[in-house]
Amino acid sequence: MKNLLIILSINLSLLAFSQKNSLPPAPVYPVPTDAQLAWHDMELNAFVHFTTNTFTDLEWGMGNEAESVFNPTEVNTKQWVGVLKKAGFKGIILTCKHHDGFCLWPTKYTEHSIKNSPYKNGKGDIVRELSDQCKVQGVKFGVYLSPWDRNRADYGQSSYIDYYRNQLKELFTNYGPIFEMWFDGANGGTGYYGGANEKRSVDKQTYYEWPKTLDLVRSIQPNVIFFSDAGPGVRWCGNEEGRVSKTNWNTIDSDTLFAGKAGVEELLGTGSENGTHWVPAESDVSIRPGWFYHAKEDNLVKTPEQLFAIYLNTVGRGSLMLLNVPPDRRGLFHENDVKALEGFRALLDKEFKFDYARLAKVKASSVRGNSPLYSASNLIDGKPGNYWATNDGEKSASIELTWKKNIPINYIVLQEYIKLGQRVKAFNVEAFENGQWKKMAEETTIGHKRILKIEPIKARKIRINITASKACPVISSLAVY
Ligand code: FUL
Repeated sequence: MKNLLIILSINLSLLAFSQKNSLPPAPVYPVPTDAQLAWHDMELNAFVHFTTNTFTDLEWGMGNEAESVFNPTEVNTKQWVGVLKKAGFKGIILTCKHHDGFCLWPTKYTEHSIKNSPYKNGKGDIVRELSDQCKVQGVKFGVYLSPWDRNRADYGQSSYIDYYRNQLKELFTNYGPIFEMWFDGANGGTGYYGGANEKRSVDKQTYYEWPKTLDLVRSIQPNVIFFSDAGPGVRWCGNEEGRVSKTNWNTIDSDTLFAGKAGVEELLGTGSENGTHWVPAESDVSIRPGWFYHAKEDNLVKTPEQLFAIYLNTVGRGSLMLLNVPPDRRGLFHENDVKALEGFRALLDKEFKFDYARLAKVKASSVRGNSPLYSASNLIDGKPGNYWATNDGEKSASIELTWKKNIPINYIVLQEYIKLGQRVKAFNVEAFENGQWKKMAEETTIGHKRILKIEPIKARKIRINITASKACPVISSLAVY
């Protein structure tokens, strides 16, 4: 009788175990919102920096530039969007107002705008032209509205915050849908400020009363992603060179995010393993040395190879590459920039031409509940909505790919199913070469996407060993190029 009871209780616990493991893994919090998930999938976004600086050859206009200097003769937003879309960019963020305060739309709240420029005799609206083209060509549109304004006499007072909010209302009401709002943290202090010509400093954390401003914007467009050093939608990656740390957690504590604190730039690049909020890193970088067009930089446009290296250091490390392409004085993307973008696309297509994982036999050291729902074949079926997972508590596991013959391998690409949280803390890759396993990489996080450029090799088998994870690993894709 006692034996029977033991067998019964073992069977019951086995049943509970297998029932539990036929359910999807519980999320590891924090997890991304739907808008953040859509943002992760974009991978490549563009920035467009355009204002009076384009004509004065400055990077940071003082705010005293006459509206008459803004005089592009061939603005063609169809070209901007077309070039970027062809290169693979999914969203475009426009500097509707940079630090100099000049507005690219005919806002009713200041005279310092395109309406007093010669462009289309004051009837032009570049925010309209670009947002319309984005709609036509199926690219998402985002806005940059510099909080720092070197033109406004009342910058530093509370009336400026009303002005800033009124402009956000205009943009979000009249030019939607807007997928991302960029709040630049830069504040250099000096400015024209309506003729005062002085240095003004504000307390960046309190002056703007951000929570109220974000609520206002959300009340008009609830799904917008907010970028700032501090998020809350996405965070700055801590540099403007186009790279995040190899260890890149999408999680971070919101109170550690403010730039200016010692060491915060590095922290922005790595995130924190046990961070309380999901605030992924966005990597902004310009295709030229400056953010605005300067003819003297025509020969300093990044090469396709440099852009590709940036792609590996951003998208390939689970971040998003936000590449600035500034229109020139005609209002066109310069030929050299267009050529570089075409070359970048060609390189992406060449390097990631064929995914050999699709031809492989795949097996995993364990499969959650032994269920086909979580089988290793989900890794190579090209469907992002399913995944391979292990049983609860199994925090290390291996996946093996085998081919009929040796295949050339240059890149291994892994993706976590981040909807259920970021989990993997450490993994390595081995290739079976000349009858033995050879370690090709020893890495940490995966996140949305991890692209490993390995020493080129020919192998018949590779093995991914996940050696540490916050909870059972949940991986949606494994590709081999
Ligand atoms: C910086 C700004 O000061 C630059 O001019 C540029 O807009 C860049 C994207 O952000 O903080």
